[in-house]
Amino acid sequence: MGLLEGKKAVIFGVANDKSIAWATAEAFHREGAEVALAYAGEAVAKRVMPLAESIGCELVLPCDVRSDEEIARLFADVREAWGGLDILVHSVAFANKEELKGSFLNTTREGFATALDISAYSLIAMAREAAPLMQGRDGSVIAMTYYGAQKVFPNYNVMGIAKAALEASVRYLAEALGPEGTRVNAISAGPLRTLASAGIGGFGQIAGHVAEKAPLRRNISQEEVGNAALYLASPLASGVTGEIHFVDCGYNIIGL
Ligand code: NAD
Ligand code: 0WE
Repeated sequence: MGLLEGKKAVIFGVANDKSIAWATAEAFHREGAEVALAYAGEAVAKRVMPLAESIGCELVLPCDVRSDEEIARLFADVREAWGGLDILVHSVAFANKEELKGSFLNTTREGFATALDISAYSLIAMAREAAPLMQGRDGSVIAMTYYGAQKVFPNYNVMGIAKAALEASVRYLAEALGPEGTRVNAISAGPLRTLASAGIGGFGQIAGHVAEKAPLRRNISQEEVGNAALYLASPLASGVTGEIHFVDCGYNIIGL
């Protein structure tokens, strides 16, 4: 029997087959979960539909996480289809491209608001709508973060601040939802080639540095993040909440 047999999961953030969210969906499906996918924008829709079909996913719903109304509608649809929810995965981030290069001092008020809104506040909005559906079901909420929340990385800039807010939100949400039996954790993934990192200048250099310095002397794979999410979603992690769990080949433990 699968680790997630009979569980229902909503996953935000599949853009294509390289997305961390997709590796998570595949791991959950493999272990018996029923998966719903929330995607952003019609351009993404045509890439997500065939992926959804390949794991027998019937709920594929549009949701721009900047909108409270769209988030509320999504969870209303989930309630109608399933009546409850066990697992929520947040794998969404966005900052304007201009904010991810040059000096952090040039961060604009608008760029800050956008990055924090889409990449951090959205977790709180999702958790609020999902909470009544997850109540009393040993639920698990999982967000995706990066080490740039805790240390300075060139060009990560305002995304680092957004991820710091996301990580703190994980702790506050863990406390707020704990009494209902819902756990909240984040995975801090090492650098991965996805749509979100494709446009990043110097990404190859970052990945090369990690492969040289990390204890395991290599980079992680999407599948490794999917499997860590599977553990956090499953009863194996029943005593784990409020954690930032690194899946980075050990890179973060190195001082010099
Ligand atoms: P990705 O581009 O596949 O996923 C990012 C997703 O965010 C996309 O599906 C995109 O549609 C979605 N998104 C952006 N704006 C949105 C909005 N307004 N409403 C709804 N969805 C929106 O890239 P990924 O690398 O799989 O990123 C997933 C998560 O993993 C992000 O939180 C990212 O910060 C995090 N992460 C990525 C890496 C990496 O190196 N790729 C490392 C650590 C953490
Ligand atoms: O969280 C991320 C990236 C998130 C992201 C990516 C983009 C690219 C396209 C957010 N917004 C946008 N906006 C766009 O227009 N990562 C962890 C991957 C990443 O991004 C970096 C990195 C790494 C690693 C940016 C600078 C330096 C390193």
